Amino acid sequence: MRRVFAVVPAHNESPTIRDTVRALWDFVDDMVVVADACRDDTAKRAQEAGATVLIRSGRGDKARALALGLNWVAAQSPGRNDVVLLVDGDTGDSAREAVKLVEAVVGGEADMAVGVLPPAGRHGGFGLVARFARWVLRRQTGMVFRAPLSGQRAVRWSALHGLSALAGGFGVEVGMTIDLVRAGARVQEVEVSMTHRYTGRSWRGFLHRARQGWHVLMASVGWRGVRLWTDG
Ligand SMILES: Nc1nc2c(ncn2[C@@H]2O[C@H](COP(=O)(O)OP(=O)(O)OP(=O)(O)O)[C@@H](O)[C@H]2O)c(=O)[nH]1
Ligand SMILES: [Mg+2]
Repeated sequence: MRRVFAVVPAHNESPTIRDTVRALWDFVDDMVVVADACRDDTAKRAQEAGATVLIRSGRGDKARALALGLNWVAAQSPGRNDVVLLVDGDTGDSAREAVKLVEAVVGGEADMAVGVLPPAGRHGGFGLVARFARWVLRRQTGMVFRAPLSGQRAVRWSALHGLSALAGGFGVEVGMTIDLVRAGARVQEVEVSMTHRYTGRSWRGFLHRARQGWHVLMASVGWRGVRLWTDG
């Protein structure tokens, strides 16, 4: 029987993590929340909602959190056609929409389905990093992506397991798309009406996107700083 494993990175997502986990239980078989260096009760809430919780001792980054979660999936001995669902911890109840991503992979149309969220509008930034990431992906894969930075994605285990490393930090999604397309995986974008906590046009938001832009640049020149299946 085909299984679906969710991997949820969550750093200080106490207000939303419980809803995220609950929404995902409707259609996933098992789930891990990776919560590192949280200053709130994210881990406790995720555990109460029934998820396995992994806690790194120090502050890592998003890619390291995903690597740790993927190692946990590998330890569950997934089959080739099992599906790994990556969903951000701050999506809350809207995480239930991610079932559409799983369906696209289970249906056989795609090896990776990437969620296209509704436009953030004034809640988001100016879209510069997304534009840059789109340009990088077009140059490196020949494909045009609407949501190059989306962290909401379902991936067939056989395709995912072929990767040996991830791009670091917030370059992880762009790096993964490049590597999977190059390996021959079929990638499809699917509209999902999900939301998340936007950092928006605050200083924190600009700082976040500056870091994200740097990580995307590093991913575009081939930086794959986080090894898979060994560390995390
Ligand atoms: N475990 C873990 N999770 C992280 C880390 N950094 C980010 N995350 C999680 O990864 C997901 C995406 O990170 P966000 O900071 O929301 O990034 P984003 O959605 O691109 O940013 P905005 O759209 O500008 O808000 C969230 O669920 C975060 O909690 C980290 O260092 N460790
Ligand atoms: Mg977010």
